[in-house]
Order: sequence, then C-alpha cells, then structure tokens
Amino acid sequence: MKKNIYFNHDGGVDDLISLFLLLKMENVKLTGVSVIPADCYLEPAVFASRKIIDRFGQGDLDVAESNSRGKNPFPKDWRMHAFYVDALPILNESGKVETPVAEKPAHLHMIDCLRATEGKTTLLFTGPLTDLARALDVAPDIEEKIERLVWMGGTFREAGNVAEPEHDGTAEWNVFWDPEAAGRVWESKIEIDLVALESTNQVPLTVDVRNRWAAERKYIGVDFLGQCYAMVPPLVHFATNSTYYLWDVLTTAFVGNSDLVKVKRINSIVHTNGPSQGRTVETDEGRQVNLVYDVNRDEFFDYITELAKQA
Ligand code: AGV
Ligand code: CA
Repeated sequence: MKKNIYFNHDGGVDDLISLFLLLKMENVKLTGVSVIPADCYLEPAVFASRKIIDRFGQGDLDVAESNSRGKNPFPKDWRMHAFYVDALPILNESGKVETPVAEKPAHLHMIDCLRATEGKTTLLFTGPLTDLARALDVAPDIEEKIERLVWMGGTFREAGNVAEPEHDGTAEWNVFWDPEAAGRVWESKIEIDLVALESTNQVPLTVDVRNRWAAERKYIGVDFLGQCYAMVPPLVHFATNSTYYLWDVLTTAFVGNSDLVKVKRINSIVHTNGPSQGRTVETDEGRQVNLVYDVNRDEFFDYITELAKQA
C-alpha cells in the first residue's frame, strides 16, 4: 500500500531535492505539490518544481502557488537558491515545461486534493505552516482527511538557527517566519511529527558527502544531488549561520523510511510574540507532538543516495 502524501515546500535546495526523492519512493503516492515563497522566490521555485516533476516523475501532477506572506522574511541570499536550481542544464534539456501551474492558490489547492483523495493523506511541510493554518480556517473539516503532519520545524535545544535583530536566537526559521501559523496548527487535533534541529543537526552537508556523490555521478540522479549541493556551503571547520544541513531531506526520508530515526512524545507550546517568537518549548501544558530527536546518519545517506540511483 502506498502512502498518500501532499507536499508543501519553500523552494530551498533541500526542499527541491525532497521533491525529487519523493518522486522516486516506491511506497509514496504524491497527491499534490505546492510552493510557498518563504525561503525562496516563488517564480524560480515553481519552475524548478515543475521541471523536476517533468524530468523525474510521471504524469498528472500540477504545482500550486501560495499567496501567503510571513511576518519575518528570510534573508535574500538564501531565497536566491531556487534560481540556481531552476537554471541547471539537466532540468532544461528538453526546452519545455509540461507540468502545469494549478489554478487555485496553495491552501485551496491542498483542500481540494485532500477532499478528492480516497482515504487519508499525510501532509509533508518543509517550510512554514501558513498555508495549512489558512486551510484549517477556511475548511476545518479537512482535519478528518489528514493522516498526520510531518513538519521540518522547531527545536527544543537552547540555540535555534535564527540570527536576526530583535530576536533572542531560540527559534528555528520555519516557525519564526510565521509563528502564528504554527500556533494555529498547534490548536488543531492533527497528529504532528516534528523533525526538529535535534536530528537535522546530525546531518550537515560535508565535503565527504559531496565527494561520495561526485564519485557516483555516472548515475544521473546522484549527479543531480551533487549539482544541487554544490550551490550551498558545507560544514568545514565550524558551523556558521549559513552552514547547510539536510533539514528537509531528513524530514522527507522519514516519510519514506521511519526506521532511520528515533522518536519520542513530548508536549509543547509555540511562542507567537516577542523576542522568542517562533520558539517551541517543552511543557506539560502544551499539546502533544512526536519529536524526531536522533538519526542513523550513515543509513540516512545510504538511503537517499540509493533512491537517487533509481532516477
Ligand atoms: O531552518 C531550516 C529550514 C529548512 O526547511 N530552512 C532551510 C531548509 O529548507 C531555513 C534555513 C535555516 N538556515 C538556512 C536556511 C541556511 N543557512 N540557508 C538556507 N536556508
Ligand atoms: Ca525548507
């Protein structure tokens, strides 16, 4: 039995690689894709998504554009990454783009996809939760059609990954971009699996990983991984604010193979205001979430590299 997955992403290198990997998972049926302009610019991220589906997928998907806006914008340098992926020769070889843009905006597109899909659907979100929060406000009935939400977001460590004026550094970026959206989703009854910085910190992009992909570039999908991860800075001597991790790719790998990680139940709240906005905190008063806190790093890299060889 294939799992139904609806994928909402925000066009970073690891978001777009996640789309590629989902298309290669034999146990996944991708029911819809949408793009939110958070850690990307919308146009190149939507083009790149359509071209990845053309090149590596098969038929009947469209890509919806989000018209959501966040409270705390991402740095421009990071948002530029989607332009580089969109320009890769491997995605432009055919000279045409066939996968259509959906008529409706992302949150309404997701509602339609959930309703039209038989049974329940797992939501995979690798950017902020704005489109889900809006969809729940418009159509609260969709909660029953949602199997669970798998989200790359949050951290319960002291340090988050936001380094911005007027913030205390405790938040993870996908929560920080729209803290109220996370707050809205926390109020729902949806089962939430959080792939937080606890586990993603264990899978930095390193030169070793790059070299492994370089050595196997005769496989077109492994070459695609290598080309994409040539665009972003690896961990060399120490982690900086721009160091790249495989945040979303780990989250996506968890959807395909939950044996790669360890999960524990905790209760948590989200700070929606002030200098800690976007911070997730463990507390008995909070709602229950399943926290992915540990990963088998070697098995994870083997898994995604093997998937890429299927391309
Ligand atoms: O906080 C991680 C999220 C993931 O969804 N994104 C990047 C991933 O797609 C934001 C982000 C944090 N640090 C970054 C980010 C960095 N150094 N470069 C680009 N994006
Ligand atoms: Ca992302």
